[in-house]
Amino acid sequence: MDMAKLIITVAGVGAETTREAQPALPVTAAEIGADAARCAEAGASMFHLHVRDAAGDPTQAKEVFAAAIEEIRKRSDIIIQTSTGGAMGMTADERLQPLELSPEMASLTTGTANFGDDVFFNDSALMSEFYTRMQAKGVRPEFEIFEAGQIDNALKLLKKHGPAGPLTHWDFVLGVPGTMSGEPRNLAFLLDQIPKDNSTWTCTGIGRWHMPVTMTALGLGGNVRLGFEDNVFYHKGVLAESNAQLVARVARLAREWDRDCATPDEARRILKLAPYDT
Ligand code: KMH
Ligand code: ZN
Repeated sequence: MDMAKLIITVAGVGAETTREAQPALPVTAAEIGADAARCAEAGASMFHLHVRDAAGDPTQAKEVFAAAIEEIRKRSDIIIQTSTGGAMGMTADERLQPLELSPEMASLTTGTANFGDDVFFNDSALMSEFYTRMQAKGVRPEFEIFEAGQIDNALKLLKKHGPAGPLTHWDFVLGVPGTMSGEPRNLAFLLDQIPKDNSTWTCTGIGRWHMPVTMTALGLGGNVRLGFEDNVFYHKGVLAESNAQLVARVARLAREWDRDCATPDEARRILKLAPYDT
């Protein structure tokens, strides 16, 4: 089987992970910039970006995103995908702010989901608003799928509003407590629901599902997301030293199967994004 090059996305910051849980968590703009560059050197081609305020708390403030993007861009041409998920309890207007910066990509969760003891709220009005804003700005959405029905919701958005680019990119987020687990059968089931043409996909296993989901995805020829937003460990009970260390392991495993990592520009070609313009 001739597989396309592997796109590794790093969710390196997140909104919920704390420095107490992972001392190597990048928090400041400069730390995020350096972290993204190290991940790119290790084989990553995309960075799913959350940012933190001066106190280290999650924020969706445009200025804070702009500062982090500037620090990343000083060092790397990695694809930047800003979060519109933000943190639990943020309003839609708060969450939408990074789109004003016209990032190449942005995440979009297409449905409400349990999230541990919380509820990650995404009703149909919010989804339509976020999706059409992305279309208007030429920002490619990544549909973040935590539950099977969210694929149907995404397909409804496509039908109602038309596509948001030449390809539709999906990310299956498996293992958040309260949603679908990372069992291989779940990934196979979800994959079966997305259109066979003009779709690209990645997936991530949360916590202990990191490696099982990764290995299933590599076997299926898919792409992988990883990083401290999703998992802070390298081995059971052993913290990862850095996001780049997690990237390097997956890059090494892929190469063992004769699958190289896509550079950011190769990933842009695979995803049919515009080439990087310095
Ligand atoms: N922080 C979670 C509540 C996203 O980035 O689009 C949602 C999240 C999804 O992280
Ligand atoms: Zn996120």
